[in-house]
Amino acid sequence: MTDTPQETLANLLTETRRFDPPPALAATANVTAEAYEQASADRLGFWEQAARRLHWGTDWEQTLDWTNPPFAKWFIGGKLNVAYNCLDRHVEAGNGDRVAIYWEGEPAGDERVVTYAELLTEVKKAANALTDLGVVAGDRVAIYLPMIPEAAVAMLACARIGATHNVVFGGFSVDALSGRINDATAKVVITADGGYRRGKPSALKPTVDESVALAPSVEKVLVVRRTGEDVAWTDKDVWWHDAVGGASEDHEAQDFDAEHPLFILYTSGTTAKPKGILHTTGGYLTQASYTHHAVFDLKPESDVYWCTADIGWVTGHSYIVYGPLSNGATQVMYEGTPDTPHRGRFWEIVEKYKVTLLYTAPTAIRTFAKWGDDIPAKFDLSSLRILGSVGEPINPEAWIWYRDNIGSGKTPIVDTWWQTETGAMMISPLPGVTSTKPGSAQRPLPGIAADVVDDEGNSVPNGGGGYLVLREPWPSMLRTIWGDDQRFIDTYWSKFDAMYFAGDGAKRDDDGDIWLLGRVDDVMLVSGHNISTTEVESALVSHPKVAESAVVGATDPITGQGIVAFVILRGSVEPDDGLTTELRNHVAAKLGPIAKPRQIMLVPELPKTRSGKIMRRLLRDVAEHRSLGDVTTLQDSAVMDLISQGMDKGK
Ligand code: 6R9
Repeated sequence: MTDTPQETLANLLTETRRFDPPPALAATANVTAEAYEQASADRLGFWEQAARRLHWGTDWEQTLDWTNPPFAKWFIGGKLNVAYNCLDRHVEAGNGDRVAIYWEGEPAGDERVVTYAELLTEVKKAANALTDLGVVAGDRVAIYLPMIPEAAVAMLACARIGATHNVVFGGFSVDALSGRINDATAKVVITADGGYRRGKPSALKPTVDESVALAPSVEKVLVVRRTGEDVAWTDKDVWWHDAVGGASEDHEAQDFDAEHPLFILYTSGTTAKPKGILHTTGGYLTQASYTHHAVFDLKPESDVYWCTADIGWVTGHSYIVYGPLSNGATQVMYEGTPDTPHRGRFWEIVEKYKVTLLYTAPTAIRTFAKWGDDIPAKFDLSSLRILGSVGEPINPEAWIWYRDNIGSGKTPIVDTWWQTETGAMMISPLPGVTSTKPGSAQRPLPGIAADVVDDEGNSVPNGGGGYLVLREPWPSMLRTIWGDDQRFIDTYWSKFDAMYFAGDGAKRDDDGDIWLLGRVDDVMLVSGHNISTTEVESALVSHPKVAESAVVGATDPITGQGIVAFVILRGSVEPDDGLTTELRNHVAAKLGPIAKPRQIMLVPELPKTRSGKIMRRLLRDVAEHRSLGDVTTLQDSAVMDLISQGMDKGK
């Protein structure tokens, strides 16, 4: 990590647009402004009340134990079952016939409708099957599945029997999968023969076979038949339809301690060994459930919710599985990509299921903007009432595009900042309360103590920039890095005394609202000024010809670092000779001459991680004419060849 001083993080972009909550939404909102007051008067009391939204078999004796920081314990002595909270209690309350999942496969016409009662039965059977395979509470189970209902069933079955799941994204390779299985010493792997990707079956089982050969802890592999393609078979393999299909439908959920490990999820980081982020039971479910209820204003009887993330990421864990299901939501789950079989697939799905709440990522929004406004315009999107964003800072112009083209110019947008490590949303507008600002996540949610501090850990005044930190423990915080307490302390708790360091740069505007400015490793130092990549990218995206951009600081003999911008144009735009000059001048006009890019490269694609985040590190390698660093987390490695070729030409 670069040790760039942040106190002078320049505050360049100004944004004056404001959007008040629609009055009808504000009038019936699940959470009102009072929640902020309650939480600031009594933070622990506030979280106790949020925890009361769940069913506890045994009440807790103490809300928080913070006597051994940074190792927190929440709801000490309390016991609950996560699967019971997500399923049984809704069925017992008479809502068994409510649809839990409208599943839409990638091949058009491949669909399933799963009610809460049906999902419960499947989870009970899978829980029995896992028990029959020798899995007991505390064991780790790796899950490597496509986006099919069995992925949620597998996670909930683990939770039901107290096994700790470790979901690995279905696109990862043997190295990544075997590394994660070994780090977690998983006893069982749950996988499928394959999934569908861009219209074709894509095998998963061969990667599992190779990984299991490198992972001595694995005793059994449970295989879902999804594509029906031939697979090699070993003596550890068991078909899901045999083991789960033949299992008993009776299973009584046993309660587990609030601090029982629920899951491990690996974050890829940049180059270092992946970190196994450990989440536990009671605090995690409390915050995942409460934030989903508050930020999406979920009305389980009438809303249809859709989160487009993959279950292999934390967003899929907290906002496809645990948050929505604990709240009794009806949701869409989609297996495929946004452009299969055509670029209107997302909007076709919104129209078909009358989706009311949509949660997606800036990378997707910018791609849709690039494809053109005419595509969503062909569909009826009038059912939508709240739009969410997560994963990266959303550029103000992408935010406006989202609101205008997807939200009919009237839906609130909730820009939710959080991390794998935080487990659940931390900073976000509340849709019935907040007057929103395009590009800002704005305010810590009730019960969350987020702050922006300078190098010494002092809060910056309004108008200042620095590091995002969390000053108080929160229920869904990571408890440690699996097997490495010291790395947990070093990574998150050593930069500042008694504060969690998130690794993101941020600024506070004149109203005190928070703007996320990207990872601090990406901050540029130009002629002695710290400039955030996010602000320069947002200035570029505010030009009508630009769909997306990525900005890096490349070593410069005169200025220390020079700004190099990689730009993707909107679909219909033909570049002319003057365009790059026009864009450089546009940035200078928006942000000031200090932020004017030294060089602009027009590129067809940008390097992204598999969860859609721009990998600026690789672009920095290109801009400084170095050979590329680790590309294993890259979604599409051909992208880098295209960009490097263009860079050489533009030298
Ligand atoms: C949920 C998730 C975490 C990092 C985080 C930050 C970036 C996520 C954001 C955002 C600005 C938002 N990030 N949401 N930046 N605004 N609304 O993405 O978790 O994959 O662990 O990534 O993503 O940089 O530190 P994870």
